[in-house]
Amino acid sequence: MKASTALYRYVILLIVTLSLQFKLFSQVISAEEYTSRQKQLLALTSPNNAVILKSAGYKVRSADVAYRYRQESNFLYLSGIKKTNSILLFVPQGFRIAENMVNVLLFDPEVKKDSVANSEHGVNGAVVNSNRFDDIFNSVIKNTDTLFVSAPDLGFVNDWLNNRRIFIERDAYKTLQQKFPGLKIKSAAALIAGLREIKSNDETAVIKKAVEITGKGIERAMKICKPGMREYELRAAIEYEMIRSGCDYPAFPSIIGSGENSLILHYEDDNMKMEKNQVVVMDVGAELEGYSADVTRTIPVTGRFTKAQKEIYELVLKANEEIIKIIRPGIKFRDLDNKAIEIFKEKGLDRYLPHSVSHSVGLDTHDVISGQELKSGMVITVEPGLYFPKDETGIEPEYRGFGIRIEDDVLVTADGCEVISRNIPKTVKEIESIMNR
Ligand SMILES: [Mn+2]
Repeated sequence: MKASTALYRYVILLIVTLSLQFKLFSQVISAEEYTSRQKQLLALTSPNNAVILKSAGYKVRSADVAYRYRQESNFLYLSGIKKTNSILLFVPQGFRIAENMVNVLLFDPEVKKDSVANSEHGVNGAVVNSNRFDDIFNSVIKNTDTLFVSAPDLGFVNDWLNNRRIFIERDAYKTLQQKFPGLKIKSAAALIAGLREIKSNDETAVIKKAVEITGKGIERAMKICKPGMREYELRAAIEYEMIRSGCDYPAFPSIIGSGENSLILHYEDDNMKMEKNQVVVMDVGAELEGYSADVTRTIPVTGRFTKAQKEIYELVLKANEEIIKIIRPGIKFRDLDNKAIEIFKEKGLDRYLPHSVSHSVGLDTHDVISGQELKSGMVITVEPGLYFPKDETGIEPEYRGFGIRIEDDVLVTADGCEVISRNIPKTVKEIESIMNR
């Protein structure tokens, strides 16, 4: 082992040790993979660029109570560190720390002593105390023409008194621009999206695990579901499996919509009593090590679909299966929507599909993409659905007042795809069988 390699391993070990101590580090994605991601990002930049990423802060739930911590996805992608108050700075032209030129700096408020190391993968990194940030950043910025910024807090806050919105990212850019006139400020998100959209083997393995856990929850819900129960009892069954499997939280608020609530795409009240002859849409996803699953199953409350529900279910299932058949690199998201529309149009029902049928999944449930074409290594959803409002007069009464959605998570491969959620009961027969066992 070369001395530089030993040093590099020391720094990685230091980060891992520090992080494990605080339970902050992803234990699933390898240290080598983080270095490789950093290297890929550096390869996308020019010598006069710099990239800065700030870790997410705690989000206030109410008064002095915060939500459970969630790292910002780009920061997590490039470091694996689940810790607030940290900054990552990429300096393609290099920055000298003691005798070493480094390209990646992690500013951590808790680290006592600078650590520098050269990686065998060609990325030289350093961990330094956050109190050195101003000095180092001001020095780096002198030789920088374009700064790529990843702000952890997107969106806006409403300034009610002045009747205006403050866009957080735009405001952060403005502040930087005022401080460093002449510096070009760009979003780092687009640069990183091109990397994040293709999942590595490690990432695919984590997503598969998240999907498996989600499946366990869905099966538990299928087994306990009966008329008279509240929707939240199914949520409890599903989230029970997530938490006991080591997930920090669901990747998004679980959607458990029975009866007419099955028509509400992002329904989250889940307090209705479920009645016989209703269906219940369960759109749920575990988050494991930051990676999301996103699976939907629609089940009959009694364990048996009515004739009309079954007919619609089979049609949505057909769309789901036909979409899966055409997935391969080069196909566009739009083609997947068109396939669903084509299937539903045969029955004159295409107007009851109000949403697109696919999105990318990864560190975000609606994950980043860099274009409209599917590529090998992407993980996407396939989620056709049909929704018939209660007062819809264009269809027979027995079809009114319910919605059916079936959603799988699918890995795009070189010559087709792999349905990651294939083991979660999906056909009418499988669902009715598990519910009546
Ligand atoms: Mn989805």
